[in-house]
Amino acid sequence: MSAPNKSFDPVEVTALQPEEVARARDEALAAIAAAGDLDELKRVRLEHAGDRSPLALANREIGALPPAAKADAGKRVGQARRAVSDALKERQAVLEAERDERVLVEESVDVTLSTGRAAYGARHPVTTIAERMADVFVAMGFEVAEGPEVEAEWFNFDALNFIPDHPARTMQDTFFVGSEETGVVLRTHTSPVQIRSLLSRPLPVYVVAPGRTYRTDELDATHAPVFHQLEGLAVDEGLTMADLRGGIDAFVAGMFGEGLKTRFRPSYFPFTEPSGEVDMQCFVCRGTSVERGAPPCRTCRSEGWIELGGCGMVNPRVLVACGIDPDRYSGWAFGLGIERTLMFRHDVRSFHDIVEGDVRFTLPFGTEI
Ligand code: FA5
Repeated sequence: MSAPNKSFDPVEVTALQPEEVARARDEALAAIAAAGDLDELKRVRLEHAGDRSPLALANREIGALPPAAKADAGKRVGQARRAVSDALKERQAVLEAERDERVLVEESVDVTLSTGRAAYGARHPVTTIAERMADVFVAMGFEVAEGPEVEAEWFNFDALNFIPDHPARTMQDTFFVGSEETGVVLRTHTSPVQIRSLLSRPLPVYVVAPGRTYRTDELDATHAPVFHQLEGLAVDEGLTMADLRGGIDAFVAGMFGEGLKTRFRPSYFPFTEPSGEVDMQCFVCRGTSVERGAPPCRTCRSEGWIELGGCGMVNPRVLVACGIDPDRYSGWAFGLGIERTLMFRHDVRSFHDIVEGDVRFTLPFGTEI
C-alpha cells in the first residue's frame, strides 16, 4: 500500500475508477451466478473475493488516498464488495440446497428391495440332536412315539405309580391347566408316552419318544421351565437289566463313539423297579482326567463320568395299569434330558444360550437337515 498522498486522485488510480470497480463487481457477480457447484463457487470466491481479487486490491489502494477522496472511493468499493459477498452467500445457500437434495435422491435406500443376503433358516440344535438321539434307537428297531403336552394327570402320574400325595403332583413342581382340581397338567416328563404306547400298541413295544416337557423350575444355567426329554421303552417277554444296559451302551456308542463304559447308580422312580441313574465315561478325556497330574477336563469337570439320565426296569404296577400281564412281560425304560445332552456334547455353558434364540449361538451348529 502506498503512503497517503495529498495529490492522489482516485480517478487517477485505475483500480479505483468507478467503471473499474463496477466491472470487477459485475464480473464477480456473473462468475458467481455461473458457478454450477460448490467447488466452482469456491474457486470463484478466491478469484473475486480473495486477498488478490481486483476488489481487494482496490480496497487496499484506498488507504493511500487523501482524506477527502477516501470516503467516496471507500463507499464505492465497499458497496461492490458487499454486493459480491451477498451474492456469494446466496449462491452458496442455493448450491448447498441443490447438493442436499441430490444426495438425498442418490443415497436413498429402498428398504423394500431384496438384499439377496437373506440367511437360510436352520433347525434349532435341540431339534437336530433330539432326532439324532432318537435315530440311534430307530436303528435298533425302535419306533418313534408321541403324546400330548397337555396331559391328563392319570397318564402323567397315576398310571406311572405316583402315589396320590407324591410331592411332584403339587403346584410347586407341576403346571396345572386351570386349578389342581382339573386333573389336567402340562406333562412334567415324557414318561406318560410309555402309558399311551402300552395302551395303544400291540406287544412287544419298543418305542422312543422325544418331546417337550414342563416344570415350575426357574430358568438358570442348567434348568428351564420348558425343556425336552427323550424317553425310551422296551416291553417284551424275557427282558432283563442286561437288555437295559445293552440298550444304553448301544445309545452311547451311537452318539459318542465306541468303547465308552457306562455305570449305573441306584435311584428311585415310582415307575421303575429297580431304578437307576446312568453315567457314561467322559467322551473327551475318556476318564483319564481323574488321574493324578492329568490335564483337567471341562466336559466332565475332571470327574471322568457324565450323568446321562434316569432308567430302570418297568415297575410291574405300570404294566398292570396298562392291562399287561407282568408275569409274562417285563420291560426297561429310560429318560434323558435333551438340552442336557446338547450341553455336554457341544460344550454349551448356559441354558440361556439354548432358549434365547440368538442366531450367533445356533449358526455354528450349521444348517443340517
Ligand atoms: C424323569 O423325568 C424320569 N421320567 C426319567 C425316567 C424315564 C426314569 C424312564 C426312568 C425311566 P428326571 O426328573 O431325573 O427324571 O429328569 C430326567 C432329565 O431331565 C434330567 O436328567 C435332566 O437332564 C432333565 N431335566 C429335568 N428337569 C429339567 C429342567 N428343569 N430343565 C432342563 N432339564 C431338566
